[in-house]
Amino acid sequence: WLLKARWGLGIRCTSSVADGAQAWETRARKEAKGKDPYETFGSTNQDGIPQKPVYTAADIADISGLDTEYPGVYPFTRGPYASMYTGRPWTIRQYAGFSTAEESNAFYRKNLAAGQQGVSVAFDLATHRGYDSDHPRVAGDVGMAGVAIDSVEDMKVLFDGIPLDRMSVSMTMNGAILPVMAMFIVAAEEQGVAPAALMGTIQNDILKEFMVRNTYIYPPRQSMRLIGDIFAYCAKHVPKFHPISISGYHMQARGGLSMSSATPTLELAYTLADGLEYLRCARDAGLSVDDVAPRLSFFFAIGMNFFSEVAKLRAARRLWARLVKEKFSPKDEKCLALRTHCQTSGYSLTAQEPHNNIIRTTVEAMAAVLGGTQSLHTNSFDEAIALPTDFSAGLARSTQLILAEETGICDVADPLGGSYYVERLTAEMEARAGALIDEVEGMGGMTEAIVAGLPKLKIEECAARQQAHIDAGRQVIVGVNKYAKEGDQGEALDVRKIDNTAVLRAQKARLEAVRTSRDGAAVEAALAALEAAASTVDREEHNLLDLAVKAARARATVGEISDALERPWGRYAAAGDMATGTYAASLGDEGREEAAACAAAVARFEAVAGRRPRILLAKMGMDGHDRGAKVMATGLADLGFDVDIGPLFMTPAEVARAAVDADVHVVGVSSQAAGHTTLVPALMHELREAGMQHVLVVVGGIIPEQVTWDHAALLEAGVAAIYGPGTRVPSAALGMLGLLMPEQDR
Ligand code: SCD
Repeated sequence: WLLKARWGLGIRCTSSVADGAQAWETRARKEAKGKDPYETFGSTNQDGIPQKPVYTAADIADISGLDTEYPGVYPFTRGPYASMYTGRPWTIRQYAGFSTAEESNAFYRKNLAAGQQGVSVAFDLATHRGYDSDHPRVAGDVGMAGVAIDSVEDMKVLFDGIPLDRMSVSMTMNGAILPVMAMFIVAAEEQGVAPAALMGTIQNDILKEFMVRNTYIYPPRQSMRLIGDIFAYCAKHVPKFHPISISGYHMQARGGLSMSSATPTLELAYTLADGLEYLRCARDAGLSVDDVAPRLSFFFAIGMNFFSEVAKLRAARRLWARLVKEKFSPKDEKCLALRTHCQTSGYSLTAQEPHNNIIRTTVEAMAAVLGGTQSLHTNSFDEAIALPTDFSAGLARSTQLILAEETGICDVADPLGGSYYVERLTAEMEARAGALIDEVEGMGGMTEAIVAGLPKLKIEECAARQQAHIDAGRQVIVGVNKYAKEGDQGEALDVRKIDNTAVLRAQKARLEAVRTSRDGAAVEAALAALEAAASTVDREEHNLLDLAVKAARARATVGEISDALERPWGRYAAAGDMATGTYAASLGDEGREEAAACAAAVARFEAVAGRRPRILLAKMGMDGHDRGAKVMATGLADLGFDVDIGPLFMTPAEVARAAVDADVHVVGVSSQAAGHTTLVPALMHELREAGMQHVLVVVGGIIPEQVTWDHAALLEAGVAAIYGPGTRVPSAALGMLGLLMPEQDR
């Protein structure tokens, strides 16, 4: 008996599986006060997958091949390497970049000395969109959400003292992929490092930019040509480098901090569907699957739904292995092993009680490593407010060091493998994602699905649904929609502030120096060759990256190289479609009362003003994070507002003109990338010039509240209200109506 008890056997003194199930049910029914225990204690997760209150061996009996699954072995569910972290822990790779190349370089070197293992560069939005820092459209964005890079000279400073033949470098670049990759290659060359020795990854995933992140430059089909050329060049000259990081992260986590979006299964499905499209893109560029698949890499978000995130990574590996084997029949098994970077989710961070984010990030980091990631970024706790400080970045790094070195998590490969629940969830997510992939494949692949607008709309629907769940309190966020402290203004935080005007001055000076010291004729010739190649079909002879490397060597700038392709290809503008109805339909009983209060207030406004309240939601500068604006648009429309959404990347003058044209009552500016301090005062000026000073201007997004400079500057400029992360749509709606209506009419 003692032995049995020690091994957990026979505690209930039952003799068979059926007896055990029966005993559980009897007990659970009693705890459910006589009701069906599955209904009483069961639930449905974020993906709509029913969750039983308990899982047993019976739940995995129909999953074939489980007992033959090993790490490092097809279908790689349990990890891409046989030894996993017992052989080598994941890479601690913190994403960072701000201000000038000098400042970012100093930050990287300090962090590498403190235990970080790989560099991960964040570029500013001007660079992302292919503009030089002195371009008039980008004044508010230079150096704000990443480092400003205009030429090889900046790139050399960025990597000064970082040996590029030994340090693996990740660069998050998509739109301006060509100049940035070219400048990285030339900077290394001038550091004495040959392309063949370069290690690391470039994001280069344009498909998801069209779905969510919006830092595209050219139309989808031309953008895919660019990617094919980069694959071909890298396979030949930069073989140790990963020429793409196929990213689901932004589908789930880039809704704007604290703004919800794709569920884990939707993220999983669209990321793998993108991957299949990239393999076809490589084939079109004349490469075989064996040339490219081993160097593909992936990137997922890890949110708070702990077990779903673990299962997502396991399902991703199994599904990818099966899909690639079935569709491309590679010779090398390495083609089938999915390797991934993960980042804890930006959307789970809250501006309220920001120290809670340390706990959220730790839980998410644990899910990432128990899911078997190869590389990880942990968010800093203050990222819902501003760029991380040295202190918060240090805590985020330590979170990983502690997990890797103090917890024993690295001692066993795939420690959750075999869990009845995790295995069932893995199989469920695999099946559901598989069906979503089939839908995209049925449309001719992801490029065609994007052209038809399917994925963007599906993700936005998901975002609106989730926002309604949060607003109605069905999805709990501690300190935001539950246990919120009355009147809490947040702890006083020390946040990083970038002096945008100083960065702009420095960038302009270096650009000037580059332009005056280079051989102008050589630059012209290199750019002309690039422009001509964009229209040619002979891709082998005229590889675009090869030509961009030559242009970068001649000191052509980011803006000039981008323009050379923009001339024949044009700049892409997305359609402003909006999902309607989903928000209202998802509010449920909990939110219906408040929605009715909004409808009544709208009706009162209409009775006085003669029409419904009309709002223009605008994004200014190069900030393409439009999910917050889209969710607000869907929610406000469902609550009775007339909503106009401006195109992305507007100037303040363009917003004022649109406000006049649509004769709106409110302009709602959404800002997630710190450009508001420059752009909002400029908008107020333009509105006054246009005689629209009566229009109410409200600002939403990431507006640091803890520091007086942002809030005070905006309020001083005439902004009527600021809606930070965690704002519920009905509160914003009622707030705006209150501001619009005289007290007696409310
Ligand atoms: C690893 N190795 C092992 C091993 N584990 N060898 C034996 N046994 C084991 N257990 C070997 C590998 O084979 C490899 O060598 C080397 O060690 C490194 O391992 P890796 O698995 O390739 O890890 P790493 O070099 O870190 O690469 C990980 C990825 C890579 C493949 C995932 O693509 C990557 O680092 N991606 C990071 C992307 C990123 O940082 N993105 C930031 C995005 P060989 O190479 O010789 O085989 C930020 C972003 O977008 C934020 C949001 C926004 O801006 O909008």
